[in-house]
Amino acid sequence: MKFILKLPEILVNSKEKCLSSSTASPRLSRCVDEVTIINILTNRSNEQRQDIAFAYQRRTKKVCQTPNGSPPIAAQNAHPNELSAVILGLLKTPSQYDASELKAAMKGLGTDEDTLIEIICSRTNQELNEINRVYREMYKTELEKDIISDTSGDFRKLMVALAKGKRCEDTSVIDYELIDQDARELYDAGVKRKGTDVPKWINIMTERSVPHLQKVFERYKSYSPYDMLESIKKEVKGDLENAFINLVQCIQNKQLYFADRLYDSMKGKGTRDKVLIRIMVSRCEVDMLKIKSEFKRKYGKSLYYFIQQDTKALDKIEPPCKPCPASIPATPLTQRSAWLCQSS
Ligand SMILES: [Ca+2]
Repeated sequence: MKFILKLPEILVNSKEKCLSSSTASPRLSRCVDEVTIINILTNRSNEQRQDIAFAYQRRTKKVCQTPNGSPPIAAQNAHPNELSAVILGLLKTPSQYDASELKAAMKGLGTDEDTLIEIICSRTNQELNEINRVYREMYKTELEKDIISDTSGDFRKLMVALAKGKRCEDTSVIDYELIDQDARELYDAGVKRKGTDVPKWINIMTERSVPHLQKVFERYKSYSPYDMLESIKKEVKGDLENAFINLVQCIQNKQLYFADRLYDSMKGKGTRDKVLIRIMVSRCEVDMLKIKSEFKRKYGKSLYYFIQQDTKALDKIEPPCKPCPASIPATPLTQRSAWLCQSS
């Protein structure tokens, strides 16, 4: 880094030192910051990133992140497009990030059901309780209220039940009788009868513990000619179908679920950046190592390889960071995503 010593001091090592570069010309500091910011943010824990954001704010009197979680204009301007989303995401606590993703999924006309489903189906009780608290704090309204006004029917019932975060967590006893009973009731309420008793499905799938349900879905096969996922596809449609499928996949193997979502976000032409970014940011400190190994096991190549291949196209269309007087190379998005992938 010696060659950029003329550039603003970039201090990274303690709480008080942060990624400030306030004295440089905006053009110059932008080029440097991009590399530095990513290096810093992807090599610190979320807690450390909160300290950095706080210290940055104190030094520069700038707000890294506005109180209501919306992207600050300064940060948006400095880091266009995808990079901006990654940086802003990394500067939030996990629950702030989830709350803001949920808010964005529901605000305005229409709803981004996929985002709603992914977050609500995959978070633990503890995470959901924290999301509810932070959501209230940030948006002065209840998450449940927003879900109710943005969804309808059985899909709404399922989302509201899950968002309460009331799933049983006592996994000390394996209750074989209850496993058998739940498996039979899931079958009776769906494949066995005409129509579907959706409330029964919702009760069992939102209240029982995850290890219990894993055994229920195994047991289910001894009653039904179709497994649970096939049964869902036969019984329900639309958002409700999608939500139940995501939920069952999360219960069966959450890391495989995220590996599949990542794969889907990259397969074919184009990248569904929002999904890619959200999963990388929100899981990077939770279970990214396991997600990576599930990914490799199922798809043969590493997640790192896929992201590099897939974000190549973006590098071509991304506006280059120039003119840069110090001729410091702008970092391609490929490399940035790869950093994020490696940093976990
Ligand atoms: Ca049926």
